[in-house]
Amino acid sequence: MLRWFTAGESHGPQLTVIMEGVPAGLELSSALIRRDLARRQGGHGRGGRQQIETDQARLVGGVRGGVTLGSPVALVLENRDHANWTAEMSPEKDGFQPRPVSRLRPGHADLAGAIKYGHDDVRNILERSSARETASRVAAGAVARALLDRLGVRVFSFTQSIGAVDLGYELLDPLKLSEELIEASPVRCPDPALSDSMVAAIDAAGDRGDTLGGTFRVVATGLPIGLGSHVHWDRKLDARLAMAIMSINAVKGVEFGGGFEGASRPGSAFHDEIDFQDGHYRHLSNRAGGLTGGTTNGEPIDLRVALKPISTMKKPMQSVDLRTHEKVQAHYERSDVCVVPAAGVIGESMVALTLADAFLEKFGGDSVAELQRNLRSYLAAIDA
Ligand code: EPS
Repeated sequence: MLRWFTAGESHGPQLTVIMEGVPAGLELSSALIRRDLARRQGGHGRGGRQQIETDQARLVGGVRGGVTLGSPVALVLENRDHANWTAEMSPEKDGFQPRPVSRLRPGHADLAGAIKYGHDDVRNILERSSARETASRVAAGAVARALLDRLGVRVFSFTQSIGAVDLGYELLDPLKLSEELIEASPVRCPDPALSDSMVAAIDAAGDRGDTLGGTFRVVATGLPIGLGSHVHWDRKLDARLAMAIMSINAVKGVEFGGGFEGASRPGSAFHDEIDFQDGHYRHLSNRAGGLTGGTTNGEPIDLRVALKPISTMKKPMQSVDLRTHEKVQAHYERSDVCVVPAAGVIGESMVALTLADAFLEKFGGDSVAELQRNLRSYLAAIDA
């Protein structure tokens, strides 16, 4: 229902986003999108690139006078750093002066991409596989989030662990967390003492020329029962969310609710008991993470994501040269030490885009007003 594409290289002229299926009547502005873009650029452990960029989405299609028209929404984000790469990243043959990269980075897309696409310059792979692309997703996610906001849905995230420093409580109630505390932390961790330990761990890793991964949680509230479906594998919402999350650079795992820890429990200590209060169904716990049978069950969606450490390292690992096959140290230009805080914002965006699609699938509507009417009528029908 909501289709979207991104294009653009990390040091190319710009990133481009096209979104098809955004209903008419949604208020949008570049200032609104900027909020999430700025959150993605932040976080302790980010590299030099974020000092160069001030990501800003320019609305170039589908919006008139600050309101969507129902036609495809088009956004462009300038890569300020392109000014330093014009000869190397020239889209035109004229003025093109490449300095080929052939020292493969372990853990990056370099090797597999170069072999698959037949390139002998790894820059042809790393430019697109760079997490710079996620700025486009956050811009698209901000549009989806604006739509979800009109439907009473809130999506937020927080850092649960960085390296070995972990909040530690697997099933803490995310609804009790303060968003102010999360956003005030330099690592987007709601516990101030642990936040300090995470910052120290990132600094220590940086001093060693190393990098750190971690885990983050994404939570969505205000969801009706019935988004997604149990009837076919590719309509299951948990499967669609898992795909969206797994597509984020450096993600190596995703779990819903009790997830892997739940595998060691007996059924009686896992499943969420059902209750009926004030005319609504509810569950007495949320180990299912808000999804049963591939469908929202009325509880918040709660998922946790594992991010591997960044693969571009100041102290490079042993590798091979793509052209000569000689043993070499991996390529290094500059990089981040840790991107877990930023990845949480990207996770929110991917969840928001997936949920907006699921709402449009279930409730349809060419305008926001029509979508809202359809949702209200469904809620009135299912509430006792
Ligand atoms: C990123 C931009 C990149 C990297 C980082 C994320 O900029 P540059 O390559 O110019 O330093 O900082 O890329 C990666 C994590 C990666 O694996 O490629 C960004 O805007 O998020």
